[in-house]
Amino acid sequence: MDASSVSEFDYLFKLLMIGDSGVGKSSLLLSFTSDTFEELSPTIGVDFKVKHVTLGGKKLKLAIWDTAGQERFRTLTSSYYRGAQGIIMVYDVTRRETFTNLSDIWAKEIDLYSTNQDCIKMLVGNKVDKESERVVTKKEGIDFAREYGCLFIECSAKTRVNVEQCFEELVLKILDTPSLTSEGSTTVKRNNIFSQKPPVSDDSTNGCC
Ligand SMILES: Nc1nc2c(ncn2[C@@H]2O[C@H](COP(=O)(O)OP(=O)(O)O)[C@@H](O)[C@H]2O)c(=O)[nH]1
Ligand SMILES: [Mg+2]
Repeated sequence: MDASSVSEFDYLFKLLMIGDSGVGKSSLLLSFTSDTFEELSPTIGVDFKVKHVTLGGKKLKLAIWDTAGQERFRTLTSSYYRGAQGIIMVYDVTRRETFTNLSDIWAKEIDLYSTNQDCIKMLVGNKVDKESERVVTKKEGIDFAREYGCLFIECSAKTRVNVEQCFEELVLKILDTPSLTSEGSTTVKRNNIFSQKPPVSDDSTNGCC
């Protein structure tokens, strides 16, 4: 590592993938970060991946969090959500329950745990390559997004249709939201070695057992 690797981005954003098991969260993330689609075992353990992009004239470091399968047990914790500027809510257009669970379960979790009030949400209908098996219409997705005030896109991690657009639209909206990019925000840190402070210990999580 040399000195030029310091100060290489303007903003660090934390993005999250949520939604039922099997909808394609890990596949979407892999498709976006490594430009490939592989058949994944449903339990693949990924904590987060980092991707550097330049968007809206800004150099961005995206830390994209994915579950390691804990969503099956509904045991995502508040630390998963804490400080996220963007949340990607994924359902499978061929499985209706993955769509209804977004409003029944996942939207409630976001309300409960999300610490950024202005956090941007993106509703994603995945697996549009399986058009003949589709059970959730595009209109239903649009209506859900309107009701919950989120962005909306349909995509396929397999064919990579709309995968980049999904992440880019979300990030552009974050950049457009002053409270998420302001200097005072506790979660956006410029990568300037002179302004970095040591992490503040969180007493609530450091309790001795
Ligand atoms: N046909 C198709 N299959 C997909 C797509 N995205 C994911 N899959 C498959 O769906 C299964 C679950 O995907 P995974 O990314 O593990 O879902 P996760 O549990 O939400 O992380 C895997 O077998 C993937 O290969 C897609 O866009 N189209
Ligand atoms: Mg996964």
